[in-house]
Formats: sequence, structure tokens, C-alpha cells
Amino acid sequence: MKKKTLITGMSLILTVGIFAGCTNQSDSKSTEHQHETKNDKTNKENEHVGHSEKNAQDLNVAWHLSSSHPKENEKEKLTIEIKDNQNKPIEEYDINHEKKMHLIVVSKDLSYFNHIHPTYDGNGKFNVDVSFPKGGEYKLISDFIPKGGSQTTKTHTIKVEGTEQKAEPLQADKSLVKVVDGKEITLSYDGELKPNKEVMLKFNIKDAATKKPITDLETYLGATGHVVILSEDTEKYLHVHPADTKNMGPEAMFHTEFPTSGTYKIWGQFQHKGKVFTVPYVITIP
Ligand SMILES: [Cu+2]
Repeated sequence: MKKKTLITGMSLILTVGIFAGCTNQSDSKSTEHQHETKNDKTNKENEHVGHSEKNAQDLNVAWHLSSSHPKENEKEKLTIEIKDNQNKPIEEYDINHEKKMHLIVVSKDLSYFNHIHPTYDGNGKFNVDVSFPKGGEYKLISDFIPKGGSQTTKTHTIKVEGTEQKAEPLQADKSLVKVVDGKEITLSYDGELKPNKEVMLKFNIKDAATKKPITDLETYLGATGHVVILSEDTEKYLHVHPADTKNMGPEAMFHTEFPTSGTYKIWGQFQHKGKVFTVPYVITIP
């Protein structure tokens, strides 16, 4: 079954960034104006996109929030400032899936997810407005490619004041059929769910009311869709794009590999009729 799908599966070229196990290094626990000055772990596996494998660049990333005590539901301006190890701003970035930077904002319990694109304002500075729906800890994950370098992931943790909700432990979904924004999305996979084993995730998208397959998805970030995967402890981050931009549904396929056993949350993002919808799943890799 896997073979067949691979043959008919066209040229699935993709970018998989695996970010594992370096959170202590690049994560700052306190809330505001915390500067990160640690070395960076750089994602590899960009060979299909044509980036040569370079040595991981030493980067200094500083995260500034407009408020020193961010509160729930308040708009904050977030600035992410990227410098080299000589403290000189990194001026140029490659465009990756239509953007210079991708930023994922999640609550620590993974119940909240937001995928946004900070604006590059020059001088190594990216800016974006953020807000947080509840009190508690949030993790920010930025993803970018310094010009001529490789895909880089930097993370930061902030504490937001406000009503904290008890974090529910992540539980694997009993059903992989979800309804979001009038669409019924079924997640299935080809291959074995095993650590370090390639697996193809397949999202099948129907109209929830008519059950008709949706075949007119729109390109989102230069592809049929976009998938972000985080491990339960938020330490492992996978960002997966399909390269097949011609297939506009009803099925979208993404190759990936889960680095370890454990529970993961997956967010598939697709665009239809001008609107992006996000469908979450929780699965366990035995
Ligand atoms: Cu993005």
C-alpha cells in the first residue's frame, strides 16, 4: 500500500525540519526582554530545496515584548532581533514558503496554536502583534533561513498573566475524523507509526454537510497545505510542507518522521475560499 501511494504520490519534495532536544539551550524561561545569546541548533534536511549544508551559524536572538508583564487578551508587539556572533544584525533572509520568518505560538499544554508571519523591518528585526487567550506559559518557535545559511529554529518561552486553566494531559484522539469550519477532515497514514521511520500523513477533506470531496483547495504558503507537529513536551518541532502544488484536494499528503516515541499534536492548515482552516490531531507513536 505504501509503495502504491508513493508511485502515485507524485514528487513529494518537502522540507522537514526536526528540532529536538535543545530547548534548555535556546529557551528563556522568564517573561520579558529576555535576550537569548546561546548558540543555535540548525535544522538540516533541506537538500531538496537546494541549500548547501553549511556549518550552523552562531546566532544571537533577542525576544522583546512591548509589555514587561504580558496579560491575557492584550495585544503585544513582539520583536525578534537576530544578530551574528559578532553582534552584527543579520540583514538578509531567504524566502521559505513565501515568508522570511514563520512563527508558531503555542500554549504549553498545546491547546492554543497560532501560526503567524512577522514582518521583516530590516536591521535584523522582525515585528508582529501577538496576543494570548489565557494566562500561563507559551512557547514561541521561530523558523527562518539567514541568506546562504540553513533553516534555523529558535524558541522562547513566556509567561502570561491571567486566569490559568488546568492543563489537560494530551490524549491521543480516538477518531481521526474532525469537523472544522464546515469541512470534514480525515487523517490517515501510510507506513508504520514508529520513531525515525518515514510515514506519509494523508488528510482527506470533504464538505461536512454534503460529504462531497473538496477539490478546490487554494495554495497556502506556496503549497497544498502546511503541517506543524509538536511533541507533548513541546521540545520536538516538525514543520512539514508538501511540494505538490497541483493537487488541490481532496487529499493532501505529507511525508514526515517522528523522532521518538510519545504523544504528538499535529496541526494541518489548508486554505479554501480565501480562508485558512486549522485542523488539530493528537496521535501517539508507540
Ligand atoms: Cu509560516
